[in-house]
Amino acid sequence: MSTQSAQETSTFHGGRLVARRLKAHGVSKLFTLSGGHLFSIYDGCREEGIEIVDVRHESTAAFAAEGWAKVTREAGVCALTAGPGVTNGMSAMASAQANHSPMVVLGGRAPAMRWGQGSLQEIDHVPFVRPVTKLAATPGSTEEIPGLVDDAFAAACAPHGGPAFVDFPLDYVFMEAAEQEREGRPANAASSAGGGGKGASGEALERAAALLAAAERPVIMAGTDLYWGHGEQALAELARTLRIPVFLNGLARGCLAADDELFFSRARSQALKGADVALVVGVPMDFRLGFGGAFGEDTEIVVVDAAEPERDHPRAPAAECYGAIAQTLSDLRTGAGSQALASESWIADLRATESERREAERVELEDGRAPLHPMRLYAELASVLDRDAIVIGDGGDFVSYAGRVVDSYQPGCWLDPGPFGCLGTGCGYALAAKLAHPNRQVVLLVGDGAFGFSGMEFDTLARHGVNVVAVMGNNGIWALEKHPMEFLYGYSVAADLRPGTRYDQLVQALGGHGELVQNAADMRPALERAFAAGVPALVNVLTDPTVVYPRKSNLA
Ligand SMILES: Cc1ncc(C[n+]2csc(CCOP(=O)(O)OP(=O)(O)O)c2C)c(N)n1
Ligand SMILES: [Mg+2]
Repeated sequence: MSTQSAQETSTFHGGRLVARRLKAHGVSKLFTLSGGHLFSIYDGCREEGIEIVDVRHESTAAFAAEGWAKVTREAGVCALTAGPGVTNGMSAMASAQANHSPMVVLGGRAPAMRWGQGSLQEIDHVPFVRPVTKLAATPGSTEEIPGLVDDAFAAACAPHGGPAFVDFPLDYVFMEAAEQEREGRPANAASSAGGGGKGASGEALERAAALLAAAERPVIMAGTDLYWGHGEQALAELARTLRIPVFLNGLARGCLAADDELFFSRARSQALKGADVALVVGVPMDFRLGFGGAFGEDTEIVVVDAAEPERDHPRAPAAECYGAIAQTLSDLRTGAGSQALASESWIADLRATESERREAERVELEDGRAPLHPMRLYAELASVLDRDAIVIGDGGDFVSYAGRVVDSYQPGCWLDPGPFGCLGTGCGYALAAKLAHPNRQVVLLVGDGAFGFSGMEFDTLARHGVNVVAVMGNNGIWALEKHPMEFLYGYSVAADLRPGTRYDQLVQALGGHGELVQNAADMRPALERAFAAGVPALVNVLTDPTVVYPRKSNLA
């Protein structure tokens, strides 16, 4: 194959054309599980210097691609073989859609030449992938491949970000074509859904600024799109200048450090109900915000987001500001007068509640029981975590407790499945997080139930030398389902697992380090050994199945 010069166009096989576009978009890792339909893409990646990270289930490949996006704010990429490979990736695509995670899914596809005649693994992915993606398409020739890959990145990264899908007919991806010169700067998350671009303007912005300027009980409730929009600095400046308490959920956690004097979490219901003006930034008013009911009836809601919402707001906002979030927040700060609001007594009230609630947690954090209370487990964990540790939650009640007490200090340090709530995201997210940030602690908090979805991926972690530390809350049940079902029916079915299973021995067998912890006193030394193990580790902690997470509802 000739090298490209200004005059000359070069010819490459379809897989290499794919890989060349991946490289142009800054992609360094391809998450995948092998299938013959993908060989030419692998060959192209090998030629272009893109690392191929192979896993044990396509759902992990796809969750790893989403996880890569979550920890880098750039599109993650996976390649799934034709038919079952793609169907196995569906949950991750739906998760990425709900999380606005930019992700490009490359699919194998039965050959175009024999389409409809019953080739191995033949199925048209596009119609069933389309509802969970921003773009789903198949090139009609080898020549069309590069343009479609570019379209996929552009679609994935444009706000709201999400998954884009392209599948490659076997014949086209093995055949050769001339590579046309591509115009323009490749899309990546940093250039579109990311920091740049125009903020909101006009009447909506003015109205929002005026509402804020007059507020005495202001509050900021920010979520995932704040993170995608690199809005953390603008948010901190706005909050500090105007003196606004901040609450964070989803991927926005860590966008203001947990020890910032304006950061709150335990006082949330009081703050949202009592606010006169609530700035709702980059988060839909979905179940997590009581479909808008988390705010007071008289709270004026100012919505700030990267783009118009995908669903109608469940209650009418007083102002809606759509555009680059960081810019909008900074314009709101100046528009509202760049000076402190009369909010100090409000802040003090919330701080009193916050401190009281934190104090009330102390009993559980110090609980000495065996099997352990999950809160005690997290108290021990907090003592060994670095400030920039990336903590990933995959499980039920075990992760709900973590969501309450694990503090985040930097953006991108807390990864949970998000509103789609899919169990099994953990190993893929952890794989990607540790590959993207090899020098940081990556901790996977995993329920014994959740572990079953992707526990085999400890083989992947061991093979690739990805030293994640997993901490299991092993209560022998699907607690988040068992306790509510018992509450509703007085009994439960399909809610029990085997008590005390030695998942740590399974991890040992797969080439990792495994330990069983039954007492609180053994927790910290076990964690320290796990971090020092030099291989992926699982600390299998027996936790008390009778602990019932205080939950209002888990269905809506
Ligand atoms: C793919 C998938 N299947 C089922 C569920 C329903 N579900 C949510 S939490 C949960 C229990 C998780 O159990 P475990 O991981 O052991 O954590 P625990 O609640 O016991 O702490 C289940 C079954 C889900 N959210 N996702
Ligand atoms: Mg469990």
